[in-house]
Amino acid sequence: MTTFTYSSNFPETFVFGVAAASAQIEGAAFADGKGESVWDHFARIPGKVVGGDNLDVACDHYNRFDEDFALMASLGVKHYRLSIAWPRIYPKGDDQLNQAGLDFYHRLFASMAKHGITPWVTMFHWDLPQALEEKGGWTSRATADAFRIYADTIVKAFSSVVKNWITLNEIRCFTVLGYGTGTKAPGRKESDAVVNQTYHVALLCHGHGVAAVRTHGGPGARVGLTDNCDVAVPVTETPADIAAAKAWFSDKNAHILGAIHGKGYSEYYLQREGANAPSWEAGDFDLISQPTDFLGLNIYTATYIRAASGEAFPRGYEALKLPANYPRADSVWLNMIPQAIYWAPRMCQELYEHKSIYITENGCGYDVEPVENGEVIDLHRRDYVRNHLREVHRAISDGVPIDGYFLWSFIDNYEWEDGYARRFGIVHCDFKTQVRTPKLSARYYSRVMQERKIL
Ligand code: GBH
Repeated sequence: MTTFTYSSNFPETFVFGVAAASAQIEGAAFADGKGESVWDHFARIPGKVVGGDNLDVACDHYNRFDEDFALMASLGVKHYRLSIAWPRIYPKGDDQLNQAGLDFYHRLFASMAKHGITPWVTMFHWDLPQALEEKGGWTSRATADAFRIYADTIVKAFSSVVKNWITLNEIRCFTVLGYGTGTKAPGRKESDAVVNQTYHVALLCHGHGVAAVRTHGGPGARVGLTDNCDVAVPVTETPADIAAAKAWFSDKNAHILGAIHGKGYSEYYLQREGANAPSWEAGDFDLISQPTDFLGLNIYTATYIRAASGEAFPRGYEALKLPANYPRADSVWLNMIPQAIYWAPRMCQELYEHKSIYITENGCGYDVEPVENGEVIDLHRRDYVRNHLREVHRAISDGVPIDGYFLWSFIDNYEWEDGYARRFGIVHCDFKTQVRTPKLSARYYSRVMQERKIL
């Protein structure tokens, strides 16, 4: 008899979890004093979101969180990454506190505790109070001042129950896609100079978030940023392609990862942006580059890079365009490149000397996932998760300090401009009846979390 001996155990302390975000699942968009967010506003502009879908009800998690945590617990989920909705706490983004908003999250954290689930809390996952947008939003330093008040308040309020804090989710999404291409809220199409300034204001918020945790977090509190860095994968794992990929990674991520780990913007970045480079004030980088406890990375896909020379490639690398028939999920940007989750953490370790990295999101979305005989057979998602976990395991074996993995997402939810049609959950949500059905991928991941190895 042959014994199955493939050994892929994860370290004892490795964190397996699932992730979601306030705006995408809570619904109750105007309940109990919540203010309008930029997404509540944007979703009502005709033509902006597929199907004209809005966030008013979503998964109705606001009213169903206790059942949802019971379901998580039944699947063996012990860590859940969620976000707090800023406009529930400060409906107008000023200093007028909405106590009902804090009360909601107190109830939610109590329910999580009851079900044995540890919270990992993102302070900001894109639901900016619309009132702040109307005063300039991410172009204005006043937004960072408002964020400081908000961050101080939530860290103080929840310091006894929340020990893992993430300042912001994916700076480049709510800045460049919200203010450059305009595909995400608030849908503005501004110049590169304006977009670069929005990065800087977001970095100030990150700094205020770190400071809030240092001041009010209490014993054992930890904090980091979640970034969606541009990921480079060497076409061939040779020293030349690896070096080229690393150079591309460093160039592409200079304005965010470079900035939080340095004492200012790099020469390269400032030169590249020239007159469009952001402006800053004395002391900004003391705030922005405070040491953090971990780095969060949302990894979905990558760009293939190879070494190249000659006039067309002054930086020594070439980024390859993918062929039209390259395998991908239903989101056009979500190309299947599992090595992404190996190389991004490894490059962060090598370039910025990170000692602790969490994959704060990884997952894939599809439009057609029918419930048939009480099941959703999403073998495509099982494969995606397994292929990525194998690369996480390879990274850990090579000494890359990846300490956890959060699957995006626990449940199908509001996929921003793609509305409810694009499903990322391991649990199916019927948006008409609010019935939840764990997919095959949920059963699979449940077993992986339980046995703590790749199955
Ligand atoms: C994450 O972003 C988000 O954090 C999460 O809320 C979301 O639901 C999830 O992933 C799935 O999308 O405009 O063609 O250039 C994912 C990372 C990177 C996806 C930027 C969209 C832009 C594509 N995002 N990307 S494009």
